[in-house]
Amino acid sequence: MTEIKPNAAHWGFFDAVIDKGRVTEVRPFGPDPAPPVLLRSMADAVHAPSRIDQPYVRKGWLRGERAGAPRGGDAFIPVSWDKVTTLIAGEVARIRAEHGDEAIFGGSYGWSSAGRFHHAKSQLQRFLALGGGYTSSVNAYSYATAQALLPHVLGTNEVLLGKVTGWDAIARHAKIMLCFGGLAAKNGLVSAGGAGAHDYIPSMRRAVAAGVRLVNISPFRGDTEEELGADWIPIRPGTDTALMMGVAHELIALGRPDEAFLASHCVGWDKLKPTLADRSPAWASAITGVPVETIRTLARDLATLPSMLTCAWSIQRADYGEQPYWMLVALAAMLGTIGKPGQGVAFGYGSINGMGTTSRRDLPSPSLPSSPNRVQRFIPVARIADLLENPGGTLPYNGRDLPLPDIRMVWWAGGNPFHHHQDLNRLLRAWSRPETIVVNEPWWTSVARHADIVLPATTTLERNDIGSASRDRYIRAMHQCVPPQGLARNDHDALADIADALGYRERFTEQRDEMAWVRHLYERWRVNSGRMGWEPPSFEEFWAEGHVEVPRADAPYTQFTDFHTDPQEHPLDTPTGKVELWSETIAAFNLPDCPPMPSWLPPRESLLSAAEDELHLLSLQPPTRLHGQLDMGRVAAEAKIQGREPITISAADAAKRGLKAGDIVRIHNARGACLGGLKIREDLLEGVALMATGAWFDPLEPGVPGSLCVHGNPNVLAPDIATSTLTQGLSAQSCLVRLERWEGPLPPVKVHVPPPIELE
Ligand SMILES: Nc1nc2c(c(=O)[nH]1)N[C@H]1C(S)=C(S)[C@@H](COP(=O)(O)OP(=O)(O)OC[C@H]3O[C@@H](n4cnc5c(=O)[nH]c(N)nc54)[C@H](O)[C@@H]3O)O[C@H]1N2
Ligand SMILES: Nc1nc2c(c(=O)[nH]1)N[C@H]1C(S)=C(S)[C@@H](COP(=O)(O)OP(=O)(O)OC[C@H]3O[C@@H](n4cnc5c(=O)[nH]c(N)nc54)[C@H](O)[C@@H]3O)O[C@H]1N2
Ligand SMILES: [Mo]
Repeated sequence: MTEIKPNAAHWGFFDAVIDKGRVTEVRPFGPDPAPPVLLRSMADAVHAPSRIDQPYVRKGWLRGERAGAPRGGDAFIPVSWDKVTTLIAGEVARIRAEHGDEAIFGGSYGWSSAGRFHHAKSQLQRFLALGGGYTSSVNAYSYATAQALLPHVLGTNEVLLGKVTGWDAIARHAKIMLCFGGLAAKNGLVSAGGAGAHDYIPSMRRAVAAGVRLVNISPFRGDTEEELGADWIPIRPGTDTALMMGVAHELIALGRPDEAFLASHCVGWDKLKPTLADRSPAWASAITGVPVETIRTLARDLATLPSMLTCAWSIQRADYGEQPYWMLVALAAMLGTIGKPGQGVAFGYGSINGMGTTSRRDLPSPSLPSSPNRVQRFIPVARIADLLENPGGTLPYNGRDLPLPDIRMVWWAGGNPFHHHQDLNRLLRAWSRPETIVVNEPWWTSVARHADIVLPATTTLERNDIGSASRDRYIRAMHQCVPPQGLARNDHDALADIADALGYRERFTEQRDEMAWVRHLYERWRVNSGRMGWEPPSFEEFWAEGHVEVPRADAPYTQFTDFHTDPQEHPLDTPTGKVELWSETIAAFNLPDCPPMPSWLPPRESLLSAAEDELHLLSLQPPTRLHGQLDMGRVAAEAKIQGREPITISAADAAKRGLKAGDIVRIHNARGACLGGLKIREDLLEGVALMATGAWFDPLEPGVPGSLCVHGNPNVLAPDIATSTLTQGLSAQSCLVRLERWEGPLPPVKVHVPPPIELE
């Protein structure tokens, strides 16, 4: 007899069909206007051969090969839950006693899974905080650079990760929308926490139907859906700031800058304006490859039409990624549009489902209460290799020198640094330094393979939870669908037993079991929502119904309207209360790589400095999965070429190298090499290569830095260099490579089955 139960993932709400204890199929959530294709991979994932069936310990670690030992090459030894609990509790206690709480790195960056209670990273951090604390990380890989910069410029990160001006307001008031990096359809498949409504594409379509002209400024035409009929302006990667400056120069020539707004709402125009004098369209054209006339036309359009400006998050994941963001704010300031209905500037409309798409009333989301961390040490998220390589050193960040503690233990739950970090060969070397590395994972992903102690975690389908994405209008009851696979356990339960061994179980569990927690989170949310004027139904009704719908907001939303109307009464949270086109704060930091106003700084790697045979590699968000998640599913598998991750180049570049679609190629630079399967497009700028992230790192010789990744993980190629010493973000997109046909026998992809396992 089949059963159907509600559940959720970052790629959407769904109903699981269960037959004889297995999920056979998942069906999209009824109210979802555009259910994502990724749901097709869900059943594959839960029962995949790459599930971790029980706890394991690295053989070398058991033998005492710890600090300094290479990781990733050893066999794993199966151990019992009792043994692994004792081992970990012993290590935590020893390291805290011998080296202090800061010797444990628990930053554990990663998306984990949907479901607010069983969110692995939150569980781990709560566990570590209650046990004495841990060294942590700040900001997200997604937009680390912007997160550190924008508070200096606009006094807020709301334009990036908060409630941005809605598509409905844009549709009503704007006539043109400049999209740096486009509005890639694939990015709307996901929202953190799971979403009941994929409004991403429908919102754009409605804006276009209402008369908004979209301009896709990107090396790739496919960065806007064909149906949107966007204009395409191909641009060399990493040169957007130069284009913005060329447009600004032309706006000045047209006498368009809104001098009144610049005087009343901004500081620094007097300093920025003179620097734009030699940023002519001809200057910008030589850098960007965009024709002079196109730049002039863009400026004329902006001078006359109500406009919204946006930039994909990817553009700040590049060398000096501060600059395009700051310059885009400057452009909107010059136009005086910040805070005008449906106009202005915001970041990421094309980066994720939910940006400006929902008209959810201002209400909280259910979440796990965190515990204060007593250790004050942290790194900006993408500086993990620096941290491990440089114990006792310092790292400049946002005007401070951060002390780097001596990390003896690393613990990751719900994230995959061997997916998300750049220059994996450097990471692999740095990763050998700690004494002990613990990873909680449902699958044998690359981070689990590079751990000393592996705890098998359940997936969302094996537990009860609440699904909620902050911008979505639905809250999901996630019902357990199947029993835990193998000996997998919920992260919470595994941590509760370790807390028990360390003497703080009750503080960690607060004497609640899973359902008591789920109910507790719901009740907390119900009370908080009630305080804000809307009373959700009782827990029983919610659980039986499978979801709750949160009311819509009544009016289209525009950011900064109060500030626009009265900047004295409603100042920004910057030192001057205004938009800072020049920052005294940043000037005082005196940084060589981040001047105090928007500036053109040529990227360290780009087509501007490339050799004849080099290509600019953009490592994009995958259309077939979420990062490394679902790589084992059918949607990702169907898109691969002989099991390798596709890499797309232009027809001209393929012809130059005598390559054809379907060829297996070796892509390489001084940092590393991987294989890929070739795809060819006419609508991609010559000199550019596109390869998605997320194919699980599969080195030919596991544990040996520099080994060829046979599967196609672009992070063996991407540089691990900070965007600047102000923000210390990642600069993955500034990456040059060469490629040629792979002529040898094709090494098998081995990463989707467990690593070698030996009995003790
Ligand atoms: N070159 C390059 N690199 C990039 C980017 C890029 O553009 N280019 N983009 C960056 C960005 S924006 C991001 S956000 C990061 C993403 O990097 P991550 O968030 O680290 O990637 P995920 O694959 O989502 O990792 C989540 C992990 O949690 C595991 N997991 C899922 N459910 C559970 C659970 O219940 N319990 C436990 N314990 N584990 C669970 C999954 O199996 C998966 O391995 O990558 C970054 N890396
Ligand atoms: N399907 C799917 N969707 C996702 C994710 C996923 O893993 N899978 N991950 C989610 C996450 S965590 C995040 S942070 C967001 C990230 O969202 P983004 O950062 O916006 O996504 P990307 O695909 O990296 O980049 C968007 C587009 O920018 C263009 N681009 C890259 N470099 C340049 C440049 O220098 N100049 C210009 N003009 N264009 C450029 C590329 O052609 C690319 O298609 O995506 C989210 N959405
Ligand atoms: Mo991200």
